[in-house]
Amino acid sequence: MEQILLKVKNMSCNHCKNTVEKAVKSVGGVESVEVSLEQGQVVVKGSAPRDQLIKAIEEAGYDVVQ
Ligand SMILES: [Cu+2]
Repeated sequence: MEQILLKVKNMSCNHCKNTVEKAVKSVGGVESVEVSLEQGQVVVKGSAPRDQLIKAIEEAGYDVVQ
């Protein structure tokens, strides 16, 4: 299974975490998502295309660094 790591800015609390998780899960092909607030990091497993994940997170109001 493919694993995609994204660095996301501005995630500061559990609300942010839930919002980002929800956005990621709305993308087709996502099997699981793990958000680390401490590291500002989102790890997605599945077959979802990276650009669609970035788009979903940005539309939820967060900046993806890489
Ligand atoms: Cu928050």
